[in-house]
Amino acid sequence: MKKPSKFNVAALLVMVVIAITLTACSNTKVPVEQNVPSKSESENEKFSVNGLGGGNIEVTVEELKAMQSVTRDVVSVNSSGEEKHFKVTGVLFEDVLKKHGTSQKELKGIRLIAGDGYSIEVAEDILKNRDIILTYMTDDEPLDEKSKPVRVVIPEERAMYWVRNVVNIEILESNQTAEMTELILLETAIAQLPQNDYTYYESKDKAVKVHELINSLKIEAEQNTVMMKAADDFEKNEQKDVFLSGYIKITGKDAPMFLSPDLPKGMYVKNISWFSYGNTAVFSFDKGFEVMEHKAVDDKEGIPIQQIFEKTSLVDAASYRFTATDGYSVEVGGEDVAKGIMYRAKDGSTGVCFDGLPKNTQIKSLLSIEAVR
Ligand SMILES: Nc1nc2c(c(=O)[nH]1)N[C@H]1C(S)=C(S)[C@@H](COP(=O)(O)O)O[C@H]1N2
Ligand SMILES: [Mo]
Repeated sequence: MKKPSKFNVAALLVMVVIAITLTACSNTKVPVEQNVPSKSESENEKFSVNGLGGGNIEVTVEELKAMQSVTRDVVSVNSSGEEKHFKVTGVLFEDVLKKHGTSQKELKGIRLIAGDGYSIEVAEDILKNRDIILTYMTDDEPLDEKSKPVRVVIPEERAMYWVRNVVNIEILESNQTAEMTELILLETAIAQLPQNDYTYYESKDKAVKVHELINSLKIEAEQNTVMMKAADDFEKNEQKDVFLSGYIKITGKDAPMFLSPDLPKGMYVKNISWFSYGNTAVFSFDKGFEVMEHKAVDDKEGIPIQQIFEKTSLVDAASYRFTATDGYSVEVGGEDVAKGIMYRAKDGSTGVCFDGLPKNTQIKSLLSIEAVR
């Protein structure tokens, strides 16, 4: 090995000196004032409430502190069942609403929106039955930086509703439940789409882009909200734009799963059994087959179609049009639906067949079922 020459040692010394100087310089650049919270900073602690009687209002933490406060011992439970106990102090959202001539019980829904991109809709039944606390203190201490200006706490509801860093509360005009008039098979639809590699913890999975899926189906939604229903009946509304910006992971753990590298993990939805988009229900046969009752027709085992219709609240109709990916379609009377099952065909595609109906009602690569009126 070559010995370091005198030149090299000198060069190294020079570099070390430069490095120390640079570090020192950058240290001295930190302004001392930054450590002391200025008055304007605490005055800037505020959030807005949008859609109150058409107008938007601003609420400052100073204002909240001047109102009647509530203090509660609460238990937060996250999706893994982990419990945390603490004490919170704040103001009831109901009291803020009262000041503006309305009540929580009058509202159809609200969306809590955080500064870090997290958001969640709070449905009407929670608004009717629970206290919503706009907290500004935890265990007698001011909130930590990532929770300011307020953290919403809804005792008795899961921690996913306990939104930190609330910057906006949007009053929703309606609960936007649309009628389902069409059903699309998720697995059939994604078979025709480009699949992306998606790294989820230690596993390399496949995912499709939601907007590519929706575009390929040529479906529209007037509503600003989509609904995702998980296999355990957990239901989550998401804003259409947020939904369209994400992915559906179609392989590996907890698939089908809504997620995105750009969204907080608390917004992911695991094990989706179906989701609504406008008047269309997109149904996962695989997830349904895992959790729903089975029935056999001839040598095939599948899910009773009637059950799928009930699960997705597909409208009652005189007949239904079943269409395959190649355009082949058959209309089946509403009274015959109870004879049908949906099954995994030998070619790997999703199919339907009906007990006692002619062979032409047996369809492979089924893409959609439309209510015909
Ligand atoms: N602003 C913000 N609030 C949030 C979240 C988030 O990502 N951002 N995650 C939610 C979820 S999903 C849970 S389970 C809890 C986690 O609370 P913890 O950090 O006290 O465990 O905060 C909720 N509030
Ligand atoms: Mo969570």
